[in-house]
Amino acid sequence: MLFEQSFRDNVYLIRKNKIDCLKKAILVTYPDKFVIQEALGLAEAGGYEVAKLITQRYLSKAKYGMGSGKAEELKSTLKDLNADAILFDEKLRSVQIYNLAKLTGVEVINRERLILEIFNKRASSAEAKLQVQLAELRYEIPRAREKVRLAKMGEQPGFFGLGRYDVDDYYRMIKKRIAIITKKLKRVSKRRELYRFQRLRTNLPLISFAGYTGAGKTSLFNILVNERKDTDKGLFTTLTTTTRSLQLSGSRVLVSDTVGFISRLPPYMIEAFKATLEELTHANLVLLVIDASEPLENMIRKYQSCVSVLAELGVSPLNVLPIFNKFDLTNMDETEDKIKALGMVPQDVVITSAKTGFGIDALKSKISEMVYARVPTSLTSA
Ligand SMILES: Nc1nc2c(ncn2[C@@H]2O[C@H](COP(=O)(O)OP(=O)(O)OP(=O)(O)O)[C@@H](O)[C@H]2O)c(=O)[nH]1
Ligand SMILES: [Mg+2]
Repeated sequence: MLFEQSFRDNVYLIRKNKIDCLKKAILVTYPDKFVIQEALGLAEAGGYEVAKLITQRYLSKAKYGMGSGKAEELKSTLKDLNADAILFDEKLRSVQIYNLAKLTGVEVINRERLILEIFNKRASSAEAKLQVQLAELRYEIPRAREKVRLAKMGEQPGFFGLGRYDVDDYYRMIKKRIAIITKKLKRVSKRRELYRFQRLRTNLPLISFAGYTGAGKTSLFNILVNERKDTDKGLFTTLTTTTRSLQLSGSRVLVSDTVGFISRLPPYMIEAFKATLEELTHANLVLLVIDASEPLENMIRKYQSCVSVLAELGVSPLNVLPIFNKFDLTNMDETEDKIKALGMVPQDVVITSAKTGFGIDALKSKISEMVYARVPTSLTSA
């Protein structure tokens, strides 16, 4: 009981620190424009002000992730800039985090931890909160033993009071909490299943939005179903699935908005959000939203991340309709070139602008055409 309370206190402290003030951080990432852009977006969404950017070709070196010389340099830069955190845009083992925190005296937040912090800030529904807690615990489990052992060698930022624990007790407590949360989430999943069953009985096909964070899923969802869900240029605005019904010419469908994807998303995070993402597995049609205004290189990388997450969720490519959104920021020639570069043909995609309303009618017709060409006739005669 004591352990659990203390664990909760630690998590609370970590959260409180992150929410209340904009922390000044140094961002360490790879020398690649796309990766830098995404890392800056994550830093901003996490509530950090990036005081300096350091790029390194290799971030998996044994002791500090980065080379020892560079780590020393980082230490003095942190002092000069009076920065209070290092954002390390790669996975790090506890021992690497510990070494870097010990050398520099500040907290080290790796990419996974940063994504978890963002999720934490954004989670508003009970389900999203549970999913985030589960992702946090799954992040913690392979590190638990090593972290406690390291903390016993001397407390460093980010290892808050863990030294008091017995290694096995801490590990067991995390396991226990995972079991409790998984059970609660199963209940939520069951409820969704029941809902799905009811939907089948009402014969309504399900259309689900998917795509990289920030592509415009919620903006399009809002237009289609007349909603006012939050949209924002920051990453991961949406964490909970919302479903509404939509009247198409002569027929009704259900439309869901879901959580966005990002590159290098660890599998355990997808696993934790499975209850939310399951909507995609069961959808009759997945609307894969792509930001048409982006440079081709970024678009390809984001598209590939989406395709691999969809594949992991077991979504058939035949059930995916690509949507090139933000057309108001580009033009037809460029968009068609990009469509071809992604290996698609213009007839098989829809071009939209959630801002101007361009292509929304075409989107509705395409949805009707695709859904009703596929759904067994027993479902179409509602
Ligand atoms: N110019 C322009 N901006 C758009 C368009 N669609 C969305 N946006 C903007 O893009 C940003 C992201 O839009 P959202 O709808 O929140 O994106 P999302 O895909 O739901 O993002 P997550 O919930 O984070 O996964 C917001 O600032 C929107 O106003 C569009 O067609 N044109
Ligand atoms: Mg959204």
